[in-house]
Amino acid sequence: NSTIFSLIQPTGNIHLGNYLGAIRGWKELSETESQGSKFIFGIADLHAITLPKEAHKLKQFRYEAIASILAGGLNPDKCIVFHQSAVPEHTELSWYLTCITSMGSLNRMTQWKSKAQQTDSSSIYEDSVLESTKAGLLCYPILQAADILIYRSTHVPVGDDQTQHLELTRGIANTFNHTYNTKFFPIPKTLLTPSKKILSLRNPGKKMSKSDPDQNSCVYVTDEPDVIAKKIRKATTDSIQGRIYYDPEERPGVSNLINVISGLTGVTVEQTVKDLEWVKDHKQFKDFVTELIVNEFKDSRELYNHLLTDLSHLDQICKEGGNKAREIASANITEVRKLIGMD
Ligand code: AQP
Repeated sequence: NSTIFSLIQPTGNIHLGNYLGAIRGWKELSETESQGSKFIFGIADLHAITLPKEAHKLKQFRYEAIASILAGGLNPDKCIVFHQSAVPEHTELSWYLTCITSMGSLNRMTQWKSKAQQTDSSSIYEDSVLESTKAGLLCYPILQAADILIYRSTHVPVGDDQTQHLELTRGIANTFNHTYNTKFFPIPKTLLTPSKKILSLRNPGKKMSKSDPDQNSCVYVTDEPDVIAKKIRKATTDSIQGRIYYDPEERPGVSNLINVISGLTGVTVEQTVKDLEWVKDHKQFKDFVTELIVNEFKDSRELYNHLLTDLSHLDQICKEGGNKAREIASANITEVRKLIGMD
């Protein structure tokens, strides 16, 4: 039987990239998959502190992230919804995996380097960067592997920015199985969301990211229609007149908005471009994108605001989800302890 698992970090407001790259796919999977599959989706709060956060901000983000995934349509009756920190087996397994993972494989990961740059402006190519980088930032791909493996997950739906970390997870699972002469951990498959990576509206050279300080770089699921319209109007495109066409190299901003349309409608990029033949200028194009996003987020924005008026209800959902997750995780960690002689 399949176990489908994914987490999202409570590092700020959930944006269109997170929605298309994660939440919407989670919802669709949990509604369509065959009987007997387990769905475990949650909030990666332990990952959120790899970059410093004030305590009150983290607390707020943890609630907002839960409200966002529920408002995005996840049904806690169909899947386990929980906070990672409620299941201490994640960190125990993470330590066992840390002891079999090489520094070289961590050093090859690219994401921690760009995150390290957010706190330290020295070049990532200088040896000195390791002097100041916090160990958590370097090691979080191991915790991510533990998150996935503690449930013996078989499938992990993510956006394509996570491909490298999933590859590392498979390597770690293989190393564990080989080291302890077992087949205990299934080798999890990446379920790439059909939508392409969504880029920053202000700088299509980088991805749309929760922790980007420029609020205009993201459309948040909580944005009011007039705010969405303003952000899309201001989105960086180009001065090429006439027909809209897809060319991520030459027209990264326009191509990013085409990816947004394709992600929201589920229509291929090629067909989306054909369907846009009626568009005469950038204004018409941007108005069309705005309308699609506004419609997509209309109900979820209302539900999100409503959910945040009753925090004890959110606590209750997370508590129930955490208990269910812990039941699976504690049975699996018992087996792991036996395998490594820690029982
Ligand atoms: N721009 C994106 N386009 C498509 N998918 C994306 N995801 C994130 N950004 C995009 C997908 O969202 C899921 C959860 O991501 P995460 O919160 O665990 O971490 P992240 O990828 O680091 O997301 P952010 O928004 O960039 O957060 P910060 O700024 O905190 O680093 C993943 O499945 C990811 O693929």
